[in-house]
Amino acid sequence: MTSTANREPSLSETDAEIHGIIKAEERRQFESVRMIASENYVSRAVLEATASVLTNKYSEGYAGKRYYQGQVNCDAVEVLACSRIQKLFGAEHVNVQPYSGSPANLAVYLAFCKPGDTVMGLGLPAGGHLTHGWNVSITGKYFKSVPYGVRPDTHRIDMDEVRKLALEHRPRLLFCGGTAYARTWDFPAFRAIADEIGAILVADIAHVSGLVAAGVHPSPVGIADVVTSTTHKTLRGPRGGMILCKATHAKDIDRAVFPGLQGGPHNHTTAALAVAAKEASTPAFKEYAANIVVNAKALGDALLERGFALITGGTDNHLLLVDMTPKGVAGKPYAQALERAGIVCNYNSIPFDPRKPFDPSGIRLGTPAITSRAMGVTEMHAIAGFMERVVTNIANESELDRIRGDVRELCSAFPAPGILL
Ligand code: DSN
Repeated sequence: MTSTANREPSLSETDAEIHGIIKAEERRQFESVRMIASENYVSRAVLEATASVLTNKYSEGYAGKRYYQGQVNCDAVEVLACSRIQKLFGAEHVNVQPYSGSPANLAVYLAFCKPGDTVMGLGLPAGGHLTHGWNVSITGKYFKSVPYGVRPDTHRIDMDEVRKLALEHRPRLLFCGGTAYARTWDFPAFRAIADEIGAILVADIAHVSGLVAAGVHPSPVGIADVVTSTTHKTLRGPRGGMILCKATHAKDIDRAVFPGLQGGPHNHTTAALAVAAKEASTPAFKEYAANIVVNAKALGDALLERGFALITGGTDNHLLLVDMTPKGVAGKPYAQALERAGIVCNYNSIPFDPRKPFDPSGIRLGTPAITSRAMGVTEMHAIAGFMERVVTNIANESELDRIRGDVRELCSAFPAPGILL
């Protein structure tokens, strides 16, 4: 094959600045304990597909019905991605074109609602997502949003409140799923409420989709009318989104994604998702997903032993929400000190937080990325120890730097998928 590619200068030759930043980011990801609950490390294979020439191609439409010629390979990619995801989740219909989770959710509004319709979802301060109708999002501005919350005593979803609000406000869409909720979602209970009022039940499983695929969290597929997800969290795929739905909703969902909301799909992302779906169908992935939860529980227990306070008292999934109030420090300065020590998480509101969202009481931790490095229970105890050292030395920069050295040493023993330093 004749190609100009081997005569072309590499990224490091054409753009040393961006190349240098990417290399620095590789090092940061390798040397840090990454515990942002929505992040992960994709495999080298997923990275390769993401960086492929499929990025060069426009494919508006769906396989076999495109608005541009030259689709032989992109059709094959999308068909494969859909069939792998369909099989992995047991879904009747799959759309892999949403650019991410927020566009996937917007497509659901477009498919089923008119502006001004009522929608219900877990409120953002209680652990919900912006696009489930929160007031600063388009979904809270163009629709009438009635958020539900968690119980003040247990911080678990208040299903009595969900039912009461649903009967009173009769939403068109009822969302379940969230971004900072550490407990199992009771999809059948939401189904029963949706049935009472004739609502479309939407399960947003962005955070737990890898756990669902592996059977480690119950699946809403076959229960919810529509299931939305990102593809890059516990599922360990590329940045992207997808919608799974019952066959009866397939046309509405497909029309809402394209031409309703988006133009051409990102074919390189679709290919990488197909690769991730293949990986997620293996016994090794099932073990990985189970270990994410084992690690989250172990980290939670180790933090409790050290006097940290966990919202809901623990976790059933990949994440922990920690109330820093008993430690006498707010979430933001603690997250900043942790980062200085090489541990990366995000500060987060806790339910009924008396503090502001930009300076809240809590932090959110997740174990998907560190579990991808094959860290286990022993390392969770070590990490909890580092976290305790940070909280007791929050203003002691030299001690934070010493912890950073220890964190770096821990990380050096655990290869990071996709990163070759
Ligand atoms: N930003 C994602 C998260 O961190 O949970 C949700 O969209």
